[in-house]
Amino acid sequence: MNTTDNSHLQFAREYALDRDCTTLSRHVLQQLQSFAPEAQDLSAIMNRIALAAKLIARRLSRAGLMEGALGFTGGINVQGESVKKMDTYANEVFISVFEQSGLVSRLASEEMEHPYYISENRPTGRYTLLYDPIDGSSNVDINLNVGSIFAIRQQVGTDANATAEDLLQDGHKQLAAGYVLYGPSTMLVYSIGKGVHAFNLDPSLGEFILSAENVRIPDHGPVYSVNEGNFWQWDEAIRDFIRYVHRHEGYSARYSGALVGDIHRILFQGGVFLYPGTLKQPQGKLRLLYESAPLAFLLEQAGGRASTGSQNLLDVLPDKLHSRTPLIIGSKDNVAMVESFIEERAREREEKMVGRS
Ligand code: AHM
Ligand code: MG
Repeated sequence: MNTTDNSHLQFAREYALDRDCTTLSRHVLQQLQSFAPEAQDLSAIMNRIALAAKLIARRLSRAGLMEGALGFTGGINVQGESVKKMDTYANEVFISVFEQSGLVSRLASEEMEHPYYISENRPTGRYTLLYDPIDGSSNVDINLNVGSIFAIRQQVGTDANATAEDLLQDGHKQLAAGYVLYGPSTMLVYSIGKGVHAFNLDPSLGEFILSAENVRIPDHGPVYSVNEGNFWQWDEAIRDFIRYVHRHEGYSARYSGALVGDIHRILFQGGVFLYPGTLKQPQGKLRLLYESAPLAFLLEQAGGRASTGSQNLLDVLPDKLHSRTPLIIGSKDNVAMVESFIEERAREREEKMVGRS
């Protein structure tokens, strides 16, 4: 081939070779513009997460035909929730793919009371992986979309007592975060602080291939996504917001029971997802370190916002590994609108207090 002509480039473009060759690990290295050890580590970690996603996707796609894939284990997790067999399987998959990787020293997940230490990596692994192995697991038995959520943080302490206290830091400390959506196709969406990028699993290649680079969330969108069954459990301010969208044109409700799917829609089409506090659970249901904070990191990178209603979500300091926070996340105008209803009610309360004193 004549090395001075560009015919091979044209050929590659015509047959979409460039696109097909943009795999996840190559993309991470391109993003970091480096082959330094840190870049290689992050690329390798993303590659392992991709392997976990492929294993989980494979089992989900055949779950209805297999023994022991659907239903409950009979156990209750640290959250007090009944554990699904897929929760346990997916949790173990993440541990297995990182064991002997030399990449992370510990993993912490929704399904484990304490972090899992990979003993042989303790002196060398520089990172912690936080994850929710199956998000929305009530959807598994009815063959609807579910997800996995992940975040990578720098290992800071030696944490010999396994208290994980060094993990109790705000969401800005995340080095990378993302989710896997197991839907009609399996998608992986991630950010290492340089925009948000989406990959589709090409089953014929067994690789995640770049499908959308630098995804930007619309500033405003039509969707509001919330479990309205909790209406009378919420604070009046959230009810005000819901009454507002009921009375105004241009809003549509969408709620799948799996956060990852709902957020994915909002990321691409705009809108807001809410899981506010309830009377029974004032901090809501969603866990900060491996559900809300990774998604907040991702959506901020796409130009969106995440809030607890009174605080930027990425500023929240967890007080324990499985801390929960209310979550309002999505397009920045929609999130601001929900916050304005909350501020209005807070102002009213303050005025009443002043009036009384
Ligand atoms: P899970 O990780 O145990 O499945 O819980 C998280 C899920 C979210 O995906 C979803 O948005 C929410 O719980 C649904 O809860 P609810 O049934 O209370 O609306
Ligand atoms: Mg979850």
